Order: sequence, then structure tokens, then C-alpha cells
Amino acid sequence: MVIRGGQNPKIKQLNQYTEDVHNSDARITSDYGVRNSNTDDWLKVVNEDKTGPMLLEDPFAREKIHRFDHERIPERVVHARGTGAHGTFKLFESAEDVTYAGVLTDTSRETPVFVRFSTVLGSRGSADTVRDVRGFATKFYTKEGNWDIVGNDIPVFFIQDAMKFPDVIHAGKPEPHNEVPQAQTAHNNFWDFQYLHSEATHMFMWAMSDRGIPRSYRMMQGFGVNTFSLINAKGERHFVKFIWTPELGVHSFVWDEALKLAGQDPDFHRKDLHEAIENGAFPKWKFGLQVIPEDKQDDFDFDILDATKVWPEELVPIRYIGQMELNRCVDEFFPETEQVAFCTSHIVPGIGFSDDPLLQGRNFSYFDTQLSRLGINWQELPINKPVCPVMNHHRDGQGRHKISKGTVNYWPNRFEAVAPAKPEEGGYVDYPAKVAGIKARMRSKKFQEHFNQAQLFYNSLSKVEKMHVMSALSFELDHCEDPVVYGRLTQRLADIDLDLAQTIAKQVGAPVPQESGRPNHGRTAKGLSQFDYMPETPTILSRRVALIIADGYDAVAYNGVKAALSAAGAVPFTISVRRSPIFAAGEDQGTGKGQKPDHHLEGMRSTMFDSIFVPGGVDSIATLRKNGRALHWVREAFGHLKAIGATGEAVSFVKDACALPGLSFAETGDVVDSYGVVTSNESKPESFKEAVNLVKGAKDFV
Ligand code: HDD
Repeated sequence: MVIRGGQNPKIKQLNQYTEDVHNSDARITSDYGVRNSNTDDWLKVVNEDKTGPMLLEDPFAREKIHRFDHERIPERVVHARGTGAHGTFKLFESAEDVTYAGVLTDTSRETPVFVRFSTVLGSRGSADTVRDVRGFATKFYTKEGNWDIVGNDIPVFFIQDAMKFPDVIHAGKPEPHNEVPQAQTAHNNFWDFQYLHSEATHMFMWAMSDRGIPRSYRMMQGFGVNTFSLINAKGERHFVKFIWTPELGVHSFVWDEALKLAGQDPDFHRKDLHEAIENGAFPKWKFGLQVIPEDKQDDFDFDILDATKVWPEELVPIRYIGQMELNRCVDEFFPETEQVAFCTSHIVPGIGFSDDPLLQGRNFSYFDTQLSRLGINWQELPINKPVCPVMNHHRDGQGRHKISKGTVNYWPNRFEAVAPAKPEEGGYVDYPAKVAGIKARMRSKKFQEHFNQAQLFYNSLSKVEKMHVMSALSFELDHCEDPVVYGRLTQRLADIDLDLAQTIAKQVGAPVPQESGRPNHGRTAKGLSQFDYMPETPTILSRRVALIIADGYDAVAYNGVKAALSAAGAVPFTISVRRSPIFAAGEDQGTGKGQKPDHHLEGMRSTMFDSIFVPGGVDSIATLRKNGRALHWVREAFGHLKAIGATGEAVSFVKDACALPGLSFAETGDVVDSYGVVTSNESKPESFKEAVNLVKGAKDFV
């Protein structure tokens, strides 16, 4: 059953523009409303049995082709590949001590939201699971107007000044001479730029960590990155950073999975979000603030307006005050997800900007880019339209929808029609910040320090996360052919950690640094490692588990595990050698109904599942043993550190498939947990519970 969640004011508004193609007795018409009797043959001159020339006069044919010719709009210059969903935001604690924004103070409100997740570098048709930063852009349709938090899944940025943005993006996008590579940072120009801009060091470490390959959009944090400000009713200003933390915890792929999925299922993340929402497993995020009072802004050894720095949680704790739930997929991708347009400059009363030089430039850039993507009236498009009244004296422009009745289109006018709002009527009031200084192209002193937090991040990772950073860097630099690029970058790593630099240098064939560029300060901070964001209660909710069977499978084990998984909120899939019915041990193939698998072994791969379970059954296992793809499924899942369950005859099958010397599984019939593998020689109910618990164990999903 398809669950259509979220009947909020935005959805009601969108419904006015929505037509149901399936439940309609309408007939095809031209765009000017005339019923069309033939959509397949262009009007032609026909002479007896021969067709002559086609006639340009045919309005139906011309309209159809014209419409098609103009279907594409420019894709986003960055973040072109993405997917979106509707939802709601609810406050559980008012932040009225720091802001008077209704959306952050009124706990009785449910604010409609639209979120678009994206990769950054790839074009619109690129794969979802590439190594990249992920966009996390949220539009709140508040009663006081639209508020956009245009964030990423990484809390810092590559550059400090917006003027560098075209350079960092050009360097990351495909190279100009051959338009290669697609959606990859693994190339000379990207790493050349990273070396030449030491301010990028902190962010590239995050991008090389597991954060660069999230398991799901539903399992990543979101950060507003830039410093904004909040103003309270007393007129006091605080600086603020916005944070989203997922209820499901922060989880990633291992690189091999991500690489394979990019080919096996390029839409993996898109489908994951869609399936979860359609199945009613609505993803949720806690919404947090980090707040610094105005008079404390200089108390840190970093500049709080520098977007290449985090505000360590020990210094500025996160205060969680709300929750967002995504509960409704879009009805049509283009008018909603493609036409949604975010602007960092969209703020509501009680929220303000800061002098963060990246934010200031972004405030110019987003509005500007929407003009070339969507035209000047882009805010009238249904998905972008606020749910509160919009009224002003702007007029005309391409694609204007609204008809404003009246004789004046300027202010002031003799009728006093459409006047500015007074503060007590909710008019936006700018915070009267004092500004003084000289005009100069420079950055303040604290902006010059670029390595402390790169070290802090690296030091704070667990051992396994550090290993992942090392393999990511050696993969990336292996793809750079220019020795200048990988040699220099390896030297740069010595500014973070000598051991890291030496390991990478050996791996990629660069001169091995003998000294640290600067000694590692050895400090750590919480909230940087993904392990700090395990779900409060381990959960298997919405995880995909493959049950692999063949004819003669043990129905008790199969049904028991399937039921236990479903009861725990996981999504079991039956996979077999074919998609036509499979018969259990003892089931008569002539009279039995059999079990129709969801997929066959060649149609899917282990990479598309979080866990696999193989029930026993003499004949079933004999078949699977002879099937190379079945062996590969188990072996690959084991290599990707996934929880694997097996019962009865499947125990030795799993053991042989994993075929690792020194690895011993229990043969005694008892449940064991060895390298994430749970087996039982009997199909006992305890083993099913144990298998489900193991899958729940969050450690297996890191
Ligand atoms: Fe940006 C899109 C996030 C810096 C210019 N950006 C875009 C999107 C996200 C971000 C999530 C996709 C929005 C969507 O789904 O439609 N960008 C960031 C973050 C940044 C950042 C977190 C650093 C804090 N961006 C940044 C700078 C500039 C831009 C410094 C320009 C000076 N970004 C753009 C853009 C895009 C964009 C070119 C392309 C499509 C769009 O705006 O709507 O204007």
C-alpha cells in the first residue's frame, strides 16, 4: 500500500496544481485546449497509397515537437544530481531566549518542509553513490515566508571566500580538455587545487572519510555550514550554526560497495529514500542549534565566521530543539524536485546573516543562478511558492502567473495600496550591526590558520575510520597521473599527521616525507567521528535483508527469520536462482504454491542489501553450492562486513563461501557471533532472534 503522508498546508496548495493522470476521463487536447484525435501521424499529403510531404500547418504535430525540444532546462551548475521529498518540522522546545522567529519559538506549529538531497560534482544523470559531499537543502514554508537552510552533510567548506567558488568547482568538475572524469574528485585538477589552497585541507579530510560515501540520505547529518545569526525579542544577537542529526544514526558504505553500486544501481540513494517513504518508514532528523552570544564571538582560537572551521561541541554544545520528518514523495520529479530553488538569502524575521564571507557571496549567487535555470518568476512556481500571502509591486517578466488587479504598481501611491509592513505587523527588521573599516581584499588573521582542525578531525576518528581515510586518499591519488600533484599533496598530509603522510606516500609512489610539516597537536573532539552518532537504540528499521533460497529450502527457518525481520521493521527480500516459484523441502512441486522470490541472483547483487540470511535445506544448499553467483553473494557480503545469518546445512556453505583461513564458525549447533556471522546448525527460534539482533548491532553498519 502506498502511504501518502503529510497533508500539510503546502501539500494542499500543491494539490491545486496537481492533476491525476490515472483517475481522469479527460481526452488529449492541445495546450490551447482543442481535443486531439491523432497523436501519431503528422498531417501529410497522401496520394493513393503513397505518402507525400508533411504539412507545416499541422498545429498538433508542431506543438508536440516544440514542447519536446524545450523540455530541458539548464541543470544546476553544482548539485545537479539529487532527489527530494516533502515533510514537516516540529519544535519540541522553544528557542525564544535567542530568537523571535515563529518557526523556532511556536511549539504548537507544524511547518511544512521540502528537502532536496544531492551530490555536488556529478551531472544530472550521474550515479548516486560516488565519493562526494552531499547537499542537504531544506525549505521551510513558514507562516512568515520561506526559510531555506542550504546545507551539506559535512560541516565545513573547501574555501573561505565566495569569490573562490568558481575555481574550486571548476577544479572538481570534469577537466576542460576531455570532460573526464564524471562525478569524481579522483583527478589531477581537484587535488592540484586542494594543495594550492591549504584552507581546503580540513574539508578534504572530511570528504575522504566515510562521510563522503553515505549509506543513505536518511543516515547522514546535515549542516548549515555558514554562520547565521538569531535575534530575540529583546533585540539581542547570537551567532548560530544549524545541525540535522538523523534518528537512524550516521552510516556509510565501504568504498568497494559504493564503487560497485555506482554501476549496479546508479539510483540507489534516490530509490532508498523513495522506498522508505512509500513504505511508511519516514526518516527523521533532530534539529539542533549551536549558539554563541555576540559578546563571545572573539573568545575562540578560530574565527567563528570562517566556514572551514567547526565549532567543537565541547566549546559550543548542540542544543536540539526540533524534529523533521519526511513523509511524502513528490508526485512528479521535474515540477517539484528539479524546479525547487533554494537561496541562502531566504530568511525570516528573527533570523539574520553574519559577515561570514562565504555566506555573503552565496546570498548573491543562489538568486542569480535561479534566473538562468528558471527565469525571473521562479518564486511563483508551485514548489517555490510560500504558503503565506505574497504581495508587492514587482511586475511582469517571463512566465508571470499572477494577475494583480488595480491601477498602481508602485509605492507610495495615492491609494496607500499594498504598503510596507510595520515591525509589529511582522515586517522584517535588520539587526543594526555596527560596521566600520577600510575597503580591502583580505581576510582576518584567524582565517590564516588552516591545519589545527584538520588534525582535530583526523585525531578524533576511530581506527577503522582512519584506515578508510587512508585508503580513500590512496585511491584518489592513484588516479592522479601528475607526480607534481600527488607528490605535493602527500607533503601536505604531513601537515596533518606524519604517519598518514608516510603511508600514503608509499602507497602512491610519492617521495616519503620524513618530518611533519607541523607536529600533530594530539587533541580530539566529540561529534566528529561517525561513531558518536549511533542511534540511541540500535535499529534494523528499513534495512534491506536478502534471504537466499533454492528448491528444497528449510521453510521453518525461512519463515521464522522473515517474520522476525518484518516484525523488527526490516524489509526482507527473497532471492533465488529464478523468479518463478521456489518450493520448500517436502513441498509437492505439482500441487504446492511455492514461494515467488522478489528477485533472482543475477538480477541483484549483495551490495544492494544490508544483510543476508541463508536458511538450510539439503537440496537448496546443494543447488546454491554449485551456483557461482550465490557463492559470490555470500563472499562479497562478508567482505563488506555485513551481518550474515545461516542455519542448518547453510552453515558450512557460508563458511566455505567466506573461505578465510583462520576463521572458525561454530559447528556445534549453537549460535555464534564470529566476524558478524551468526549460524545455527538447527533452525531454532533463538537463532532467528539472534540474527535480527546482530543486524541491529549498529557496529555492523559502519
Ligand atoms: Fe552552493 C547549490 C550547498 C557554497 C553556489 N549549494 C547548492 C545546493 C546545496 C549547496 C545543498 C543544492 C541546492 C538544491 O538542492 O537545489 N553551497 C552549499 C554549501 C556551501 C555552498 C553548504 C558552503 C557553505 N554555493 C556555495 C558558494 C557558492 C554556491 C560559495 C557561490 C558563490 N550552490 C551555488 C549555486 C547553486 C548551489 C551555483 C547551484 C544550483 C543552485 O545554487 O540553486 O548557486
